[in-house]
Amino acid sequence: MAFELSDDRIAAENGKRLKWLEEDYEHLGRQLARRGADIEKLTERAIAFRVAIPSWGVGTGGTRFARFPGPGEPRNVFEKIEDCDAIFKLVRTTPGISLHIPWDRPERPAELRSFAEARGLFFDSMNSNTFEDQPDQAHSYKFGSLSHTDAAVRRQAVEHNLECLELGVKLGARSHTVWIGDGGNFPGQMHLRKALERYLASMHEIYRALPEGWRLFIEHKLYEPAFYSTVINDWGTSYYCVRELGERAFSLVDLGHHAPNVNIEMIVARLIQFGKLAGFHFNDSKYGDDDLDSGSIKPFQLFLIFNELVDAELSRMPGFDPAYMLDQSHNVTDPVESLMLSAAELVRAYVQAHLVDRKQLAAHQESNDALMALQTLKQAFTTDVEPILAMARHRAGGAIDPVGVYRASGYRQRAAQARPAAARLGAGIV
Ligand code: RM4
Ligand code: MN
Ligand code: MN
Repeated sequence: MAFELSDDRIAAENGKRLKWLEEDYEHLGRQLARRGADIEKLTERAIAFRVAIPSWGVGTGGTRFARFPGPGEPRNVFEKIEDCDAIFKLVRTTPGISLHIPWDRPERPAELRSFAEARGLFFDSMNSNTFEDQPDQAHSYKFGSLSHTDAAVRRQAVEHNLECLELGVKLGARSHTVWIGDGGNFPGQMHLRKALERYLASMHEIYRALPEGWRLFIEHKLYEPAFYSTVINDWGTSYYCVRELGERAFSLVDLGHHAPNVNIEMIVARLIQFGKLAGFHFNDSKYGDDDLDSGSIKPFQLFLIFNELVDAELSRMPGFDPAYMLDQSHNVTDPVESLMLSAAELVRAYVQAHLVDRKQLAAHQESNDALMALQTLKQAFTTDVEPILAMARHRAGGAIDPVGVYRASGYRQRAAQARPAAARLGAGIV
């Protein structure tokens, strides 16, 4: 690879910024010490934070109206991994990659696995796709997949998921995520109860084939592509299904899959309490499943979600082991830049949530002091923890300023030369 980002380059760039960072870090450390918080402990937590990158996220996304490809887009799964490698080198929190099958079906899984492992990367969750038709497939998913009225379509969809599990084992993955687009566009189109029964029967087959040590994640979404009724429409339905399926099935929360104003942090708290939180697909949105960059629209909501997660972590809730992944569609930005900044937004919310004075909060809750309870959260949320994030990246070998280093390296321009547009394939969520 001609356009690799070297450790030397990152170190040289950090050298230009280190003095000021140390100054800011020291100042913040003193400020936090006054509040009884140890900056070094927070930095350690920031270094340990992990979030997976979706293979489809490094390609330019699009809407149902158009897609505007950017220069140097990855043309195959190996090039996608090169981009994941660049992200990982700069931010150091993203060694996991989530693959979407068949978008990134590897012909030789062993080769792909060693390609990733040579870069310190690994395969996280597998993701099936029965929401669109592939050119060579026998039956169409136009009217559904795992919940289709026709047993032959359901069988095909189940088989596809089984193939994902087989591939995942070869790649070293440990979980499988199922999101289906099944639903109806018109009242009366589908029998609501029967559709869910058929879905569950199909999912039981997938669950039974789950490899040793794996977890099965299911993702709910209120609408789109179905515009009237969706089979797995909300967390309640998802929770019912994972309970029916068994102890290795969990409900995954994609932040974009709820109606506007839904209290997502409460959903998170409930799933934690019931021992069924799979983890997250992080993104942000203003209207629907916009798949905008994490923290770009509702950073306070993101913080409140992490507040629940950190509360569960600190109270050592049994079975609490959430898997984090970014699931975004980068339509107008360079996906590498968006993913780096989004990963940082998650670490920010995580560190801020660790800054919450939980003793004080509990006391305000006990005495019903609503105003001071909110102030306790706000004090953490309004603390600028950027020096902690930058120091964590630096200490882990990443960049103090990931986007600055990335732009200065000319990575995208060199990728554009190495990956000529003519041979480019479609990539990203359309
Ligand atoms: C869906 C859902 C899935 C993702 C697809 C591309 O809305 O979020 O997780 O795989 O989009
Ligand atoms: Mn998702
Ligand atoms: Mn989505």
